[in-house]
Amino acid sequence: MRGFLSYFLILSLSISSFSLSTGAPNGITSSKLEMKTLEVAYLFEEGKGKTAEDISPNKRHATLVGGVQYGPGKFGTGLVYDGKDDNLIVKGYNGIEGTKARTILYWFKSESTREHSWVKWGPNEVTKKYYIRAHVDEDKCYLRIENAGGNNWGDVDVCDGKWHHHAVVFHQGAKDVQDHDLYVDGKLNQKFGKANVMDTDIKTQEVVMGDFLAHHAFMHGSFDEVAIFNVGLTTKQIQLVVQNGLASALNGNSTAVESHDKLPTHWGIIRARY
Ligand SMILES: [Ca+2]
Repeated sequence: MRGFLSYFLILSLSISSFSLSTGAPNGITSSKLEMKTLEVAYLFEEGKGKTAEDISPNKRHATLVGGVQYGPGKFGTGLVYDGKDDNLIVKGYNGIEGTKARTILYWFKSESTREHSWVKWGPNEVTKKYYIRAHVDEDKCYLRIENAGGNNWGDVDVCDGKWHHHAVVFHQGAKDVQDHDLYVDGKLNQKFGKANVMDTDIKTQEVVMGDFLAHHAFMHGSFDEVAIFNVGLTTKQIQLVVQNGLASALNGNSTAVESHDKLPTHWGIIRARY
């Protein structure tokens, strides 16, 4: 508890310094992330137990399975995957359908180079599945989204044993898997792969984070601050998440501009959660 409060206090201070250092409050305000656009989000600050709290209004709490452990995260605690059977299941939630807009983002620190399974849903059928996983090239790996028949991967190695922020963005009006924008550490990647129309199916397979499902490998490494949005986030919004952390970008960013370092605003967030 005490550790968690300190975490938010530190975030509050970092927001203030960020808004002061940019000197562009209008730009920051327009980058605010709306809670209502959040499908699920996990900060993994529980540090124990088998349930990860969803901080979105939907309260889709996730279940830790296979013995996945809490451990050091990018912010506070995160999940540490052994690469054998560890998984997180969002029971009863099957993800985003069809060609609807979406953003999936999280932090990951690799323990090996493999076809890590990060976030997946949908059946293993052409255009129907939605798999975010690692594209391996010798000792490197890249962020990749695929929908059975098409794919799209980037050009920044995320299997180097360091924390990297991943963001997969599909904007409203987009039609093809190649229309996704992939970001690593807030920077847009080059795009590789094969075109294929999007038609994500949400009838059968719930969202999992770690399990390979039909193909590839279990995630092996550390995972933190994962979220699924029902909108395509902007570059600036993704960069805010990278710089300030997800909780701050969701809750504190606009208040940092409007009220600068008024701590009561941020303590209000804490009270809402406990
Ligand atoms: Ca965390």
